[in-house]
Amino acid sequence: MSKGRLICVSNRIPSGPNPSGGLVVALHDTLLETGGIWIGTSGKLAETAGNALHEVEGGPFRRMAFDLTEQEQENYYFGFSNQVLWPLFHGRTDLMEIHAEYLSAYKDVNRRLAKMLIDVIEPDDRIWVHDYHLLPLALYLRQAGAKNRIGFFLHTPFPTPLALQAMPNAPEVCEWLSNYEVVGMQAERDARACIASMIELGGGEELAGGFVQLNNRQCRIAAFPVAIDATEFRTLAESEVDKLPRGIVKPERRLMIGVDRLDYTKGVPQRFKAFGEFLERHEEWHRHVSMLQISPPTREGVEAYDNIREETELLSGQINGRYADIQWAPIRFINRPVPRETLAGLYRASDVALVTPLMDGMNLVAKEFIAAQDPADPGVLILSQFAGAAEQMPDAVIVNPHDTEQMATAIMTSLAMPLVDRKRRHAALMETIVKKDVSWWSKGFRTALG
Ligand code: ADQ
Repeated sequence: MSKGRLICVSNRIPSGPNPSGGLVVALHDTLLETGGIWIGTSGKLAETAGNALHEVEGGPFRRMAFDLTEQEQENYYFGFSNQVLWPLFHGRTDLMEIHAEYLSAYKDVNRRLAKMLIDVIEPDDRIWVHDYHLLPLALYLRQAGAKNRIGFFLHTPFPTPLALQAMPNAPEVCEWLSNYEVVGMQAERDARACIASMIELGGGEELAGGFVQLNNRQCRIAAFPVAIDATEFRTLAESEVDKLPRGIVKPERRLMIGVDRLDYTKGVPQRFKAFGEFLERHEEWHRHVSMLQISPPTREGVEAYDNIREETELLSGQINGRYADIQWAPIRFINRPVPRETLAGLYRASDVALVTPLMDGMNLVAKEFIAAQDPADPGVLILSQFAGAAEQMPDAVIVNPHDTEQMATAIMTSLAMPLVDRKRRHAALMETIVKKDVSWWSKGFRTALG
């Protein structure tokens, strides 16, 4: 690897004096070793758009930030990023809100950031750009004269060429990507879709080894599945499970858990319907199983998010209304965040996890649940075939989240699964997530970046 610093750029800088989370931990050492910097928006709003990054004091590594204006937040963040790109990249073209001012604000914020970055970067620095908010950043950095090696990692899925055409500027997206040396995707399916788009819509030429040539530039597109620190998470779960409040775990009742931001991509209503179907079919399980769904709100104020909240509340209310009695409510729906330590303990105390997104880049909850299990008596992971994690985790119980009957059967299979099968599946899954952990992910991408 070269001697330069690692410059990480993402929409938001990690917050607080002790930022946590797998991504931050994975990049922490490299940032410190290379004297690197994490750059992104501050989370605060400014009256006018500034033209310089400011230092953010107090963190374990150097951070620099800029403030969005209220209009930029509306059009670049809530608008183009979260009402065009997010639904499009998750197969929900019906939820896209296409407006010219969204796209122009998106480009303007990326251009403004590129200009501010130019004043900070040095020729040897490697730049690692994260996620869909910043797709055109390399193009604008090149236009401002940057010759650095620049990599991009997409945390979401990538659409097929057909779906990508729902965007007003699909060929432009290919041009944006061609300005990176490396484009990292979560899964092989996404890398294939991206290469196909670069060729079919961007007019690129496929070369050997996952390289695409476009506009006289060569860009490598490959899968780098994002991961967790499985060993650290296992230790956390072991120590936290005994600290859970009394009454959460009952000897006579099995616990199923779901943990997702309340996002329409996560398939929570479909999951509730499948649980309802299971209860309809299996009266013998009434009072002997309950589902804990933990879903903090996200992107509040965007209509599609308000709708998903209403739909989820309605469904859990209907199922509880139909089946609950004075001792038992089948679903507990918690609409707020839960501390990471408590989550770890809850995963370990659960018999089954339902990770059933309609579409997901990776899904770290699937990996956290497996890491948290007691290998001598592990729980069962029910995993959607549409989570990127399904490529790496074939020993989960794989389901189609649109198929209510199949999911109801999977719930029954998982609750009744013999110990020997649970142990075999868990051991295979654990081996993968320990071997391919967050350091493996970060090192793999940085090596490809050079
Ligand atoms: P997300 O869509 O946020 O991430 P996910 O991968 O599941 O989805 O990560 C969520 C993280 O938040 C997990 O670490 C989880 O423990 C935590 N979390 C979830 N609900 C919580 C709650 N109620 N309280 C506290 N913590 C909670 C995006 C992509 C994913 C991709 C990741 C990383 O959409 O596909 O896996 O980035 O690349």
